[in-house]
Amino acid sequence: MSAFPEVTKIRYEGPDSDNPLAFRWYNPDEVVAGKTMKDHLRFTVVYWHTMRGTGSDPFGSATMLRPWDDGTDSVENACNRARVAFEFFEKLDAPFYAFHDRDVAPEGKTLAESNKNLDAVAKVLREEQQRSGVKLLWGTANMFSNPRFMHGAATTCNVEVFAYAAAQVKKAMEVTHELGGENYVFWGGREGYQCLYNTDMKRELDHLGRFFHMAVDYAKQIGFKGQFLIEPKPKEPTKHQYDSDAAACLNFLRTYGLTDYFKLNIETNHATLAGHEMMHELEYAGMQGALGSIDANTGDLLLGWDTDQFATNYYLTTQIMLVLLKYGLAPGGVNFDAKVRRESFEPIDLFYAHIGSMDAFAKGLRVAAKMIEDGALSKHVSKRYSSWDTDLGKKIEAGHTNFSELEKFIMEKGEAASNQSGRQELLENVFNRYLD
Ligand code: XUL
Ligand code: CO
Repeated sequence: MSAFPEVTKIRYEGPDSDNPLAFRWYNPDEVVAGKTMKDHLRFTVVYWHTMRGTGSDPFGSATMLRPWDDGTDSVENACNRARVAFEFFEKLDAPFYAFHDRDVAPEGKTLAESNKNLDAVAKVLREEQQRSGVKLLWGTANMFSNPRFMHGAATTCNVEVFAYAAAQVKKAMEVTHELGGENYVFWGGREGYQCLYNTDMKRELDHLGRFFHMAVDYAKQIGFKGQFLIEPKPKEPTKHQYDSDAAACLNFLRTYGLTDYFKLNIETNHATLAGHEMMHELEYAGMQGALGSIDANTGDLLLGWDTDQFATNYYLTTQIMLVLLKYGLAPGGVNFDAKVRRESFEPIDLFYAHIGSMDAFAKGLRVAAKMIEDGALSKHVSKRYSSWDTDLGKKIEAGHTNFSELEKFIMEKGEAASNQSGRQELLENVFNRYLD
């Protein structure tokens, strides 16, 4: 029986379409900048918000009572929900999905029971993947909801909770591997601290380094070739999350000798909570060869927490696509770590939300590709740095000079050459022109 009987497969109808259940910009097989839109964007639906989001908030209970959900925590209900999920992915024409272990299967009374539940649901996921062709972008372990993780998982003060976390990640990696997951994500749920009075930060970070090395070793042991990703976020749930931004994550990876094994999964709303633009975080990771994947969402300027909204702003999606086109994304994807608002409680709202954001990214891709093709920004950037293409610039960049020589050079000239305008406003106008 269909969970979404009123929806047929979402198709591209072009910019003039006013059909809310059609794409206006996302045309999966159309080639843009040498690749199909489908291959550029690698759209991914998250299981946690889309299939498990209830709309509850600190002030009120669930608003999204799904007709296919029997309201129990049974494995049978979880298996049924998994089939509904694939109907959604297929009708949306999303090529990938992503999950946490505890989203897809209920947690049992013991780890053994939880693993058994996960195996039962993974069997359905495998069948559904084979039937539909939808693939797993990444798996991860939820090590933040259960109260045992109140002090963290790999950074807990309780060694047995660390052992539990290791066992849970081991299983989540096995399941991700069995399902052909192309990446495995670590978001540091409660890896951070609230108060330094009771915290040994150095010891906690050393433990996190050990934990990741064990994950790398285990991946080799089972032959898992997927990309490991860390997802930066500065705060929430803890006041200081250790993986606060791309710079902090890369510093951590370098300190613990992990740069060869990990890249970053950059999320818009996490970037803004860290006081950065998404474009900054992407560029910072990309220039260091560490841009792995993105969690596509947006925050709200007036709310200082992780609102996980669907991104519909063309400026944002174009900025993101400019950087993704520069560095590439596979085996990562554009993963909608986003949820519909509590008031948008009907199943059809899940379609509207995803269609709108897929279209916004597709439009961003088209605009960014054209801007790159025309050198709309890059020709200004090259011109701005052209003084570095002189003999002097080349010598400095190659490390073939020193302070004394540079002093001599400027002493002889008396003053540096005059500056050129940065032309920011002009470039903002150029950006607008491409969005017309
Ligand atoms: C939390 C968050 C997570 C990760 C996966 O803010 O973004 O959903 O993406 O654990
Ligand atoms: Co995320």
